[in-house]
Amino acid sequence: SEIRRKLLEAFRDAKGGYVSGQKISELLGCSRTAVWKHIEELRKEGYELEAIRKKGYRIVKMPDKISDNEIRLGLETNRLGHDIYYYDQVDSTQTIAQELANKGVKEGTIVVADEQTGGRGRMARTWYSPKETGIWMSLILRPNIPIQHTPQLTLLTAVAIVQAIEEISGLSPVIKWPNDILINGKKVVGILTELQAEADRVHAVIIGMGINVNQNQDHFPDHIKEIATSLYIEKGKYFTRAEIIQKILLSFERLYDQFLKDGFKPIKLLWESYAISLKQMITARTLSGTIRGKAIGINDEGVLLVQTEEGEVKHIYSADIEISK
Ligand code: BTX
Repeated sequence: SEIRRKLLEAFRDAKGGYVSGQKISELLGCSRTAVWKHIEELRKEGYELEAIRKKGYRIVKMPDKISDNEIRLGLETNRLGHDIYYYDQVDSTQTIAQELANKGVKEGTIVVADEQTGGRGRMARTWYSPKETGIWMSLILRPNIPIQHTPQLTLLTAVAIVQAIEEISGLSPVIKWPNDILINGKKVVGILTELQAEADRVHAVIIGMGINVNQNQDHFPDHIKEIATSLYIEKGKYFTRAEIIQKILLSFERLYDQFLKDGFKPIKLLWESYAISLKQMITARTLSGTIRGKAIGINDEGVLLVQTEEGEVKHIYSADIEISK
């Protein structure tokens, strides 16, 4: 309703602070008693509110569900995210998405879970995916592109997520080639791109996105506390995960349509505008060995170029990157 919208806007404008009962009654044009009733309605919807005499009301926690309805309501995409598979707990959304892709589900299908017990990172690493605090999502794509172009989709995904986070939070995340998104030097997002292909035909690309949203420091186990962060930690406020998912899908769809039409070039420009670790000394650990040198950029294919001390330029398709101090 109009009243509910005004009320929520007032809280949104207060950015997590208090809004006085007086102010609310003026905004809504209703009595103080009626204000209390509207507040109670929000509570019933799952909002956690705090009321303090002389200060007013404050939203402590938004209802934060990511099941089908919440994602669908307010989704502005033309095709991505229209088929939603939601689970409260899974081993890994990637595994489920792989199975669905095999069964032939259509492009744009997403798998989301409130918790992963076996979240996967790259190279058999684990992705810590605690309950109801983050976005653990897999997106199924069926692009008609050569297999060697699929890593470009990882870079595209990073751009889509950075744009969504910027828009929603005002934070300015940066991308570390190829798949890390950092805020203040700590990892807030991980991306895992998996492929189903045969000979030179791509059947499906499954893009896993892990986004730390509402965790506080205590939610992270000791070994990743030092390297991980969340939007909540960086911004000091809780976010609604469904809204972030909607924004990611929307910016993803725009970039993806452009990519299918014009190739990687336009995405490359955007990617470079968000990236760090270029023009710096780095150590790249690949499956076939370690390369040290200066990162000089990515080429038009999205491959990282590193110039060694001997002056040789190496092409790096996949690696872990450490920036030398
Ligand atoms: P990665 O191999 O680049 O990063 C994994 C490393 O990141 C871990 O070894 C650990 O050091 C650190 N790490 C683990 N969990 C977290 C976390 N929550 N926040 C920050 N750092 C962490 C990145 O792999 C790719 C991750 C993709 C995750 C998504 S979630 C949905 C989908 N399903 C699934 O199983 N994986 C993907």
